Amino acid sequence: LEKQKSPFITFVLGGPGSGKGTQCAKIAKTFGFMHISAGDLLRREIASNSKYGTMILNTIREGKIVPSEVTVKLIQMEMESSDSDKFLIDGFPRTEENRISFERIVGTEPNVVLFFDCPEEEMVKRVLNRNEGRVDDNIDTVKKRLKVFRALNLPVINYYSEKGKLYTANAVGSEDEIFEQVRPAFASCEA
Ligand code: UP5
Ligand code: MG
Repeated sequence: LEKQKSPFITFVLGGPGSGKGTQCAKIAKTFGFMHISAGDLLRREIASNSKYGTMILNTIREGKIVPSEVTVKLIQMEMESSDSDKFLIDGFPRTEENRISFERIVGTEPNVVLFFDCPEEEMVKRVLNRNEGRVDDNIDTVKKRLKVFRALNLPVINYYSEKGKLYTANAVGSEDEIFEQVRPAFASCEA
């Protein structure tokens, strides 16, 4: 059978280290969403030596944005191979071009967009403390990631704000405190 109902899609945005992945895990568990991290999909491509692996590695190392067609295809394949009809798309779209490309290829807009608003010095501290061996968790790349976030991702956040789809959470505080700010965005998804 074809999937009948159109899926519920949430985009989760915020700068590097703002807590997107941490909060997505809680949202997925509480509200039954499938968590799709765009960054994790790209890192998986690097690890599996796919034809785009080297290009993706070099792009991530520079804190730049992987071409939309590559990222959107990976997200689309995850969505299509899943039985879920509730998706949390973490760390995407990073640019207006990403956003337009997703709308064109997947053919739909998000229902909700979450934004984790975090001071830059806090983001830098968290990323440098993480210690999971990510090639982009060093001070030089973090500075580049912040610059790209400001220049390219803030316009996407503003776009959804103007559309009335944006939920902004203050990303400083305990994980539970932040989650309480996130909860109202999913009032319509209460299981
Ligand atoms: N932490 C979490 N919550 C905390 C709290 N409330 N208080 C204190 N500490 C907290 O958290 C970061 C760290 O902070 C962790 O150690 C956590 O325990 C702690 P995390 O939840 O991992 O934050 P997150 O926002 O997910 O940080 P991440 O580094 O993953 O964000 P980025 O947006 O930088 O990384 P992503 O993986 O999305 O992208 C990486 C790169 O891939 C990009 O720079 C880009 O080059 C590329 N990319 C694309 O090109 N296109 C895409 O569409 C996506 C990515
Ligand atoms: Mg993350």
